[in-house]
Amino acid sequence: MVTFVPSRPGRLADVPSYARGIGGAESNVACGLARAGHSARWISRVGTDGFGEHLVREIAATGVDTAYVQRDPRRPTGIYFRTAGERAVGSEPVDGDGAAAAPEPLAEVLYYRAGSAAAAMSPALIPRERAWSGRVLHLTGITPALSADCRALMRQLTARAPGRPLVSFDLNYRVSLWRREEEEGTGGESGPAVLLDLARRCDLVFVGEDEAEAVWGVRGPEAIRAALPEPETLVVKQGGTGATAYARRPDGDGADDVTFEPAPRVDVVAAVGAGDAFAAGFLSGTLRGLPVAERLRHGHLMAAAALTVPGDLGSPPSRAHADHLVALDATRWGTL
Ligand code: KDG
Repeated sequence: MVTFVPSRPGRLADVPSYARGIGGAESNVACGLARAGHSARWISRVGTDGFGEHLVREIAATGVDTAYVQRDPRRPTGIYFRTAGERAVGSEPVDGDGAAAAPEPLAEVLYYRAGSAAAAMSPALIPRERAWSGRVLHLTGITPALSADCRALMRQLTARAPGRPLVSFDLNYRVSLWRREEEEGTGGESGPAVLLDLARRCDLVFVGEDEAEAVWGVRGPEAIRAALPEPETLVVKQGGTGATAYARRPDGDGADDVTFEPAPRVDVVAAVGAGDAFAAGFLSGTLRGLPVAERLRHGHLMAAAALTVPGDLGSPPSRAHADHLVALDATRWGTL
């Protein structure tokens, strides 16, 4: 989506002007991976309007392959407005990584994406072979909140069938999108049930402690793992505290290796995009075959870069510099 980032903090009713930026959870992850030196492809749909042109151009400029992005002449590119620097809570992006600890005003988010080109994604429009052509397919819980066609696509992409890559899923619970879908009539499908079903079909799942409580009423990493035992790896993001990974032992009896890594302290400017950056860092470590603790630290480093800028995308350290920081001892890591 094209994102409108306000010129100053405050309620949407009061902010006088906005700068056009780029956002969208999946493209944010693709941009993070490209910046970490991986080959990343973003598959989506935009309109033939200027916003779509801008979005594709900017995402391609980060090194992401946009060859499979479709342009729909009949539907607009999705856009959204949000407040800056506010705490993301409740109906707004519950991003789950590094949210500021101090009490702040609540974030406001306004989506203009009903009937957008991306909401028309479907199994017919997005062939599974394309989406399964990489080593990892990363999906989020935002797509199924867009339309029934998008939910069908998500089910097709997460089906267990030959040729399936490692499927990664970030819960990204967006209450306001689900509320709209539920009001429009989802054929009895509720956001929490759809998201649980999808998460169970994936290999690697990211979930914020706060969003697990909001969506399923489950509290704490252990209880979240108990509710979601299927994915081989489950990463529970615990805000500014850190993140815990549960990785099933390959030769074991279903038992997990549990790894917690604290997040380094940062001065948060805006939490939006930090969860995506965290996923990109963890996926980068996964693609490189790094130990789980290092994957978590790469996630925290990327998240820190996103947390310290007003827009969705930060400027993460180069891979060499990130590797150096990830290798620091616990004391130095805590005070980066
Ligand atoms: O994670 C950041 C995203 O929330 C933001 O870019 C917008 O994709 C978005 C969404 O639907 O909330």
